[in-house]
Amino acid sequence: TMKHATLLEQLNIPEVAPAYSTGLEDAPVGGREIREVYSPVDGTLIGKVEMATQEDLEKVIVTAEEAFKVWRKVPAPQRGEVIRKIGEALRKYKDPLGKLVTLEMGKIYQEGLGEVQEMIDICDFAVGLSRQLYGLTMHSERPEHRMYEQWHPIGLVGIISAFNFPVAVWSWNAMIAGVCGDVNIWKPSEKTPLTAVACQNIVKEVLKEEGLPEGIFSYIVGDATIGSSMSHDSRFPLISATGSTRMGKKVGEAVGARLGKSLLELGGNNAVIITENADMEMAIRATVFGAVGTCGQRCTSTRRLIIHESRYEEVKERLVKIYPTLSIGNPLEQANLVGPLIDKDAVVAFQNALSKAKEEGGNVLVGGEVLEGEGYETGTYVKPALVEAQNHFEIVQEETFAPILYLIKYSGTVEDAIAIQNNVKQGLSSAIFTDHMREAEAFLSALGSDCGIANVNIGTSGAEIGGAFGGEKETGGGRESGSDAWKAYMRRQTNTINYGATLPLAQGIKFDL
Ligand code: UN1
Repeated sequence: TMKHATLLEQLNIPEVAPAYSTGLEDAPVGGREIREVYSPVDGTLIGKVEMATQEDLEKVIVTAEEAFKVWRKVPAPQRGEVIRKIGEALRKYKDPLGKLVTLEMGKIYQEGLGEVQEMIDICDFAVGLSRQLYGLTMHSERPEHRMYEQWHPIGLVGIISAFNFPVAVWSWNAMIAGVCGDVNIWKPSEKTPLTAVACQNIVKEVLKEEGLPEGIFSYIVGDATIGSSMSHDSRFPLISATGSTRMGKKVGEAVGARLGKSLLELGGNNAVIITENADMEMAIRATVFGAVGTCGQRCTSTRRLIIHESRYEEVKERLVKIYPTLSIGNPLEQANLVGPLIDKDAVVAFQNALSKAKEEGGNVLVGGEVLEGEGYETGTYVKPALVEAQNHFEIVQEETFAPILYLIKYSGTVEDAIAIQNNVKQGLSSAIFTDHMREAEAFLSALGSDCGIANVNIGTSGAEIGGAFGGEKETGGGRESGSDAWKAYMRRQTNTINYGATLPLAQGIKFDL
């Protein structure tokens, strides 16, 4: 622990972090199972956290329900003002929080900072939104009637987040839910609990200053049983979950069985199409960032590269040249572009995927090795891999959360490339590189990409917060972050008001007593 004591101190994280916090009150520490958190960067013990029990969860839920009674009465623009202050606090803590993200999750420091910036951005967005939670006004078919809709807070939102964006994805949910008047309970990934503790401490500072009650923002650190209890509990009208499709199906089933709402942001199998008319310089840069950035552990990471046969050899040659030059190592060091995988299980999954690709007839061009020696003692650093493959391979159909890029050749027209791109179970992000207007528009049309995100001359990852984020098919259908994604966090009410002295019925029905 001692190695990172200063950083933890800066973020007010105690030696053993509490199993939960309701915003002002933290869980008393002692008596629970303790989880030690080791860094994938250098294997050092970063800190410790207690694991919550079912009784803890009960306490947090009851406190949140009480808080909702207060928070929903606060006018939305005033809730926005609280979120504005959280955004200010995040600016103050950007460096240490970004560094802890790097230390706990392993993404390079630039991306750690980018992740905190994403949180700051969503706070700004939420502040503006707090004055724009618009409903529509309709014209009633009945005389002297008025009809409109309004959006009310939905209540308690459960946020289940993944290790790869340990803080940004929470903020997309919590800050939007916050201005909507909801209270939330966050269950961070067990792999990255300390960044959650850090975020809670930052929020706590603001809540204290504002004199707000506890229970508006809470976290609870637990294993899958806590997530499962949340999913089954009808006191959560909404569960927002980010992670694997396997996890999402469980959450979706449990929430669906009680007819609750779920917002699912699950696996992707994102492709970049490079057509005959691509600007090669841009296409290559975007592809490499998409495939090896965050060591291939974004849900938006580029996993498939669908290349027109006329450009195939050129693309292959360029990538084969670039990959061995990628600096892999300690993500806190500026020179490195690729950090470690989250843990050794992820390394095993990476290697298994490569063996499977070979068995199915794939050709590993470069990469796949686990790095050894000085600086790589953790066994979590790998060389990103390039594999020539076919779209129908079983392994290509799967999301492997690691830096593997499958090169797939297409012949024919852009429609052929789109067909390959869409021929997977997932539907998160997609991109095309072309300077040809017809190709670009075909890709974006109703007959084009079937993904929630479709980009032209931009890679698959690195979306801005202003748009709605999420995808179709096994990606789960949820939309988070910008645009009108806020609507998922509110309940819509249609109101019809009769200001006349008669009672006409809709559809012209006569019902005379
Ligand atoms: C994720 O990997 O779960 O678009 C989120 C991106 C980031 C968010 C990724 N802004 O790559």
